[in-house]
Amino acid sequence: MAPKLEKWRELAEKELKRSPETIVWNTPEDIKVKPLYTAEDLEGVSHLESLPGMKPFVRGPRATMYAGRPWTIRQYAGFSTAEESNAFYRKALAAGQQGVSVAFDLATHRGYDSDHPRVEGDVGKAGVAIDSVEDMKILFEGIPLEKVSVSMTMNGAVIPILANFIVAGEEQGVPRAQLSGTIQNDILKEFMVRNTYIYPPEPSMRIVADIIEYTAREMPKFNSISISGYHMQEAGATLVQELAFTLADGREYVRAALKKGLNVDDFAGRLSFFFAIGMNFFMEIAKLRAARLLWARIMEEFEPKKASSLMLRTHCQTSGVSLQEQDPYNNIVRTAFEAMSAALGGTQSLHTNSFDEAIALPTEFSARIARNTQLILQHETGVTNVVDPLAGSYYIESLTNELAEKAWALIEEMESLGGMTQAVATGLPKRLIEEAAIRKQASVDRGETVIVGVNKYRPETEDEIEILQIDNTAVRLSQIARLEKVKRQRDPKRVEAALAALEQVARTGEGNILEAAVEAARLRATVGEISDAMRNAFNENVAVPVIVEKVYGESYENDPEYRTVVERLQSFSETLQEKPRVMIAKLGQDGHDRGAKVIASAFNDIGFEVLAGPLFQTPEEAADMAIASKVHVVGASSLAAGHKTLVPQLIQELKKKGAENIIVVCGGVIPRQDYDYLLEQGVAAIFGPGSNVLECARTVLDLLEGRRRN
Ligand code: 3CP
Repeated sequence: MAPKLEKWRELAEKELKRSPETIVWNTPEDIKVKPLYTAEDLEGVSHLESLPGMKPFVRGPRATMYAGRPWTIRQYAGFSTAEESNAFYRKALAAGQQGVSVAFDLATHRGYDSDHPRVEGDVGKAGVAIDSVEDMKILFEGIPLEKVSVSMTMNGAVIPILANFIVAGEEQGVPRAQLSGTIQNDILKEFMVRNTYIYPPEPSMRIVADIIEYTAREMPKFNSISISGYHMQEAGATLVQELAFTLADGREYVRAALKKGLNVDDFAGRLSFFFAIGMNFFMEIAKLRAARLLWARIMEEFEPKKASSLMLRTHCQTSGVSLQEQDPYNNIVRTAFEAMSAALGGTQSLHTNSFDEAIALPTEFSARIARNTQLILQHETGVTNVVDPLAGSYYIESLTNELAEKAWALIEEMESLGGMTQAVATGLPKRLIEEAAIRKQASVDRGETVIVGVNKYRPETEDEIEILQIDNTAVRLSQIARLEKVKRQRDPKRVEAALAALEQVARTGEGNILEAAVEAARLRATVGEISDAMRNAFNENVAVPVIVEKVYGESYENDPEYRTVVERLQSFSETLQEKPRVMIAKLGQDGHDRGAKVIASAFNDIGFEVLAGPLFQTPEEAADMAIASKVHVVGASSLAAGHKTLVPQLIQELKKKGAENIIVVCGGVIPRQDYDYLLEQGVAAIFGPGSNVLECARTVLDLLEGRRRN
């Protein structure tokens, strides 16, 4: 150690009255963050001399970055009908937003038209309902698609949605070659965390490759994919996992495209990425820098000729899970820090969350604050004037290097399993993420990770905030009316032939699926019909939920409070002469299962017998399963705003089948405004965001004991 550093150590020890090693912060990534970084930490780090706009692009993909052009303010939005979402986009663009980003409802994500019986609770919630080109045209009315770039978050029903967009553009007078934007089209992470898949992995990968092929040929300004780590972090992944799995997914997509016979330089420049930016301020900055560094390294393997083929460009979104229901205005502050972190990391495009998103869809007011957070950053803070301003910081450079090394090791581990498609099939990445999520939850529940206003400094009274409610039934009826009209006005024979041709392309592997779907969409085949033609060829993906064991319990080892609950449950089980059975149900098309998985694992460790219901159940299917498995409690987890329709239906189904003795509780993103309604409908307890899992277990035990006494 250099003499000066020795001196610092002495001073530090004097100040602390203990060794500085005792204040090293061990992050969830297992990175040991020290109180001081110096030049010594950068010895042997090889990327330090690089410059922006040049490989390995660690300092940014463009030479001038925001000094030349600031990042795109691209707010993700969409709800209700195409008309309402269109009005929202136009207002937002007039108020300073720079690109459009469409949120589709879950019915659309999963390839169902709005009149399908499985999607009654999902139409127009959490996104806009799109059934055909007619809806798509309304969505972009008055928005010049030759100028405004459009991002579409779509993975499952990616073929019909992109086909509809292409045709809507054409009919607006914009040829597809001029359309700019991005389609998410990242199916591997759907199998890991987000769950809006439709088809099994293999045909799903073919769809991705066909889209890359088609856009490379026909749509030079369009980003064919947005390879996403965002949802991994939302599901609980550490930043190393997010980084590694995302880049490993990217590598897999490149291979899939090469297998189609494409030349790497014809498509690599239009691959894009998407990361979450959470509250670990410096680590997030380092993550984006490390991502660019590693992507360049991965792409070198494919020997591209163009430098732009090595360049990682990314969208970022501030973290949804970092938002809290309690003391919600704190979320504005969280989002602002996260946005600053994304900017310092060098993102190309950014969504800042609205402060009420932990509770409901954003209102016009909360959406304005979110957008203004970025406008203030761009126009008032000076952050755009200098490229990669933190380069050279001992801490940032050291973190960049350490994250890159750790992520690389994990990428190589995935590689040793045969690449990411194979790795995903083994379930390993999903399990690692779930374990990290459970550890994180335990750390919050125990107060080791502080969340202001939630597990510390909680205000005595809660502010009630205004929320946006969607009249789901009205949206559904208006969608159904338009669907009927579309079907009346089209030529059924030609539609049938186009769908048959599409199915044939899907089945035989000859031809391009997107190309065939564009023909069908032009003739007004619907999203559901196009998806069904492919379902006929590919079948559906069915996933069996697995409960991670022991991680939650281990985090609580020797904790007296935890022991008390466990013992109370044990003695209750003895009276019952069996363990109480709890089924965790996911109703409707809502695939957000982090909460459900964490609860299932924690309850299992505490001593309940837990049954994890499959995704996408109808209330009737969930009731049948609960009855057949003789459960005592059903916990419905809802994160996509379907709870007011689906949970009462579940209670009705249970009653209808004579099982009203089964206790129904629910949890997830449920606004307080809905509590009374749900309680009136027979829900026994509601656990909103920020709930302490141990407390949830206590409440469920109270309910069970109460029920037994009565
Ligand atoms: C950029 N440009 C510049 C400069 N910087 N030109 C000169 N000097 C500069 N300094 C050019 C670029 O080369 C580009 O032109 C144009 O300006 C636009 O810049 P960009 O950086 O490409 O920005 P953008 O068009 O916004 O594209 C950003 C990426 C894109 C590439 C990341 O993929 C994107 O917009 N992604 C958004 C994804 C998204 O919104 N996802 C929503 C997920 P050329 O194109 O001509 O080169 S929401 C999910 C929420 C959770 C859920 O899933 O449920």
